[in-house]
Amino acid sequence: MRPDLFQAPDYYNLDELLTDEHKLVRDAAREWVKREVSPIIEDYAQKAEFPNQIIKGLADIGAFGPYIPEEYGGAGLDQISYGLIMQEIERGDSGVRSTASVQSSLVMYPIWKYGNEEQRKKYLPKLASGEFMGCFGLTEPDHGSNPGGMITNFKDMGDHYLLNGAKMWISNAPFANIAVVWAKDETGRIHGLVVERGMEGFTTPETHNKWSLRASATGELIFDNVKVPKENLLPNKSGLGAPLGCLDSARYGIAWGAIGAAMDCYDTALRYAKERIQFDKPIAGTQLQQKKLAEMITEITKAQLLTWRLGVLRNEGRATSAQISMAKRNNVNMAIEIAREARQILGGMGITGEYSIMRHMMNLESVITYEGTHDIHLLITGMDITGIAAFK
Ligand code: TGC
Ligand code: FAD
Repeated sequence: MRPDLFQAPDYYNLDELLTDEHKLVRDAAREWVKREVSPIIEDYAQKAEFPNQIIKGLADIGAFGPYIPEEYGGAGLDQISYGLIMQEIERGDSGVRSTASVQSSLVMYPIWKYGNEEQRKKYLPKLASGEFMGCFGLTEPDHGSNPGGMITNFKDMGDHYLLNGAKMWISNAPFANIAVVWAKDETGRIHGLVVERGMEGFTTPETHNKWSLRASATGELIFDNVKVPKENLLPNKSGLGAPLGCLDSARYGIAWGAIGAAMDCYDTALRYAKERIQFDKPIAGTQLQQKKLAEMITEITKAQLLTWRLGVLRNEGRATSAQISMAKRNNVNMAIEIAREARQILGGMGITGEYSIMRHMMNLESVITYEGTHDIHLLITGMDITGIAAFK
């Protein structure tokens, strides 16, 4: 892969909306991605391996629990800093951002929000430092968009719970030390349980042959009469709203992350178009390629503004789930469209691993599906504005 020459587009001077702390956090993440991710990521994606050696660096830039209070090992940052870290990581690779999203919003967040003090103290500092990695089990083979239909369940056996069922498409599963698993009790109510690697009957087979998110490890979670200690149940929230609350936080991070992938594709295509000569002039001087590039920067700028405003609302505790859905849907779609156009600007070179664009494009096929598909987020907006749920 070529040297990382990334220069971040900021067409509307949005840097002026950021605090010094935001810029410091963002620039540290940007530099780290340039130094530690860009030089190796293509190779790991080609090999379909997660680069374990970057875990410590992710922890050091605050990517594990950016907004979790410092007393639990988190970085204690605001929502815009959290978003900017996700943007920079996904500029490098969506799979690396996935690992950070899952750790922060799908594992640390529920332990912080729905766990008790002993659980927070036991798990959060280790997750923040990367000593422990976590995964989040919601999706099942027969329940993806409709997680409320899940069949994974646990029975109260007096001194422990007995957990049975299976989860599928679980990011980080193959190497996670712990899993936050969503399962129904005997009354059908959904609860979160912390399942630890090594518990008898708990296995995590890896999912192979992915054409997307190849540098992220994906697997299943299988529970065959797993005895889960009672103290591993997250006591402070139950019902489908509990896992969906975690998704709000992760989807918000993805809305920022997708901008990172789009910026990288745009920046690469712009540089290439200015250098690539055909018919005795740079292809950047042709109207067709300018149309592509001009539309890209327009869409990136709109997405940046949408997401910045959402961050302000999140900081004030006013962002709704439906507003988050709109940003996740818009920005991921924006990024995938830009990746496809950017790929064309590079012609044949665009399909090679010399450039990041094809990897981003393939990664974004997962990003547009996980954390709620493109369709589901549209239906969430539809429900919000009409008051009528069209899912069922
Ligand atoms: P519905 O009846 O609408 O709601 C059930 C309860 O949940 C509450 N709720 C929410 N709470 C917090 N945040 C949200 N976003 C919420 N959305 C709904 C709701 O108020 C209700 O509460 P209560 O107290 O009245 O019971 O539920 P439904 O069954 O009709 O489903 C609604 C729907 C389709 C929107 C929801 O199921 C959904 O979002 N489906 C998509 C599933 C999904 O996103 N799965 C993601 C799995 S994790 C993942 O993909 C990780 S990828 C990680 C990575 O690598 O980055
Ligand atoms: P389905 O729900 O079967 O949907 C198939 C199609 O039908 C989609 O186009 C969908 O939009 C459409 N559809 C569904 N319902 C409706 C409706 N009511 N109206 C109109 N259209 C509809 N899950 C986790 O729990 N944890 C993870 O860490 C995790 N990581 C993932 C990593 C990867 C790489 C991938 C690909 C997925 C991951 N997922 C994870 C699962 C992901 O959240 C689901 O794939 C996603 O929610 C969609 O579920 P599904 O694949 O079963 O598709």
